[in-house]
Amino acid sequence: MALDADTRAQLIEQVRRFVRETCVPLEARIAEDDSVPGDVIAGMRSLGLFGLSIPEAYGGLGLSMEEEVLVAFELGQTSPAFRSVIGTNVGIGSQGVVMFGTEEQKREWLPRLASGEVIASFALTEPNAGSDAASVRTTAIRDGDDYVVNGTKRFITNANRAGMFTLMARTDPSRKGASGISAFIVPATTKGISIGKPERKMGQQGAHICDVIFENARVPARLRLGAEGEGFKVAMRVLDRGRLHISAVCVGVAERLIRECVRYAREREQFGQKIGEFQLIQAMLADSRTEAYAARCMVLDAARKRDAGENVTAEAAASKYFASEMVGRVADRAVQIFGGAGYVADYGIERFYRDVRIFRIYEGTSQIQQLVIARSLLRGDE
Ligand code: COS
Repeated sequence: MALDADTRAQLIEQVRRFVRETCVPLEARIAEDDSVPGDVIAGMRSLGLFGLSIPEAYGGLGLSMEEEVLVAFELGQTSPAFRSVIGTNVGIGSQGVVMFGTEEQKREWLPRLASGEVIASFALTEPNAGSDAASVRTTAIRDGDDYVVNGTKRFITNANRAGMFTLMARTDPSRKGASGISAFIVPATTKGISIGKPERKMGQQGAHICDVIFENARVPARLRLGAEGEGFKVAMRVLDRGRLHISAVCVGVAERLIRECVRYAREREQFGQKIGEFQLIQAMLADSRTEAYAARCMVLDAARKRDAGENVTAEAAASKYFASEMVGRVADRAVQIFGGAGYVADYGIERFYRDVRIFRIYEGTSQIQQLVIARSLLRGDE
């Protein structure tokens, strides 16, 4: 449901203030500590950020996709690790329940996800099922009123904080590929689940990814999401939406970096003048601004189409492909404009350079987005 114009403007202004006043001053510290402080998370709760995309009937803000994207443009204006705290509740962890849950499942889980009391995680990727998501080997075998789950999930965002997993597992091992997969809500307290140590990563310190190991974990059949064998479609629908959200975060980071570059270009002097007066610096600023603007327009257009009920699989893939590659180029130019200072930790630019690298990989690599776009064209979807 769309907000009225005043409420929307107010929410965006509150998020903008929270980002600038609370998050930006803590960027270096959370990278150092590899942890987002509890009072920041409490601030996110009180703004309702965990429930941005959860319908009002279940305690969320019930934003439209366009509104969520506008908020994500703001959340992107700081270290992406902050957004990652709420990211799985807003996106891939919760949306399977929003889109495919029964009334009972929604009532049981969504209010707690919306308030941030429970953190949701999305458990699709495995050691041998990354881009080839349909090759998951984790099994969920029916046994009476339960399914018994065995297998290992890898690189699962927020797994160490999770209270529930949206799990994709193979309920029919005789079927290879997408058709044998089902989706489940799995409470993290289920016996037989263990969580690996957070991985050491290139960037986004403060955001955690871990293995999740299932050993004879019994999940009640009433927690299956959608019909048996429909789990891959659940995952793909969730990712279509998630890719739009990530695209918006890429735009936000790019806009922040452009602001930093403009500030630096106005104050840094070389050869007796501000470096912003050199046309070669101006060209880099102009390229970054042009590309960030293009990505902003793409994401908003795709979000509005989704709100209008259109299938936006190809648009979401195109937005994710363009926006994540774009922010990589913008971050690279930012390091170049800052020169030696761009390479030195104290200025924070190299941290963003490392942070944005994952955007071209998670929720589908650039190559997977190309494949999704091309397949849609060749199918004649337009
Ligand atoms: N929405 C709904 N259904 C979809 C869909 C979508 N966006 N994409 C595919 N499907 C359906 C197909 O219609 C097909 O159903 P039918 O057999 O009934 O026709 C089924 O799912 C299998 O689709 P497909 O044959 O295209 O599957 P592939 O194995 O070729 O894989 C890609 C498709 C590569 C697009 C998929 O594996 C993918 O997105 N991989 C990347 C995974 C990813 O993003 N991982 C990130 C980790 S999660 S943070």
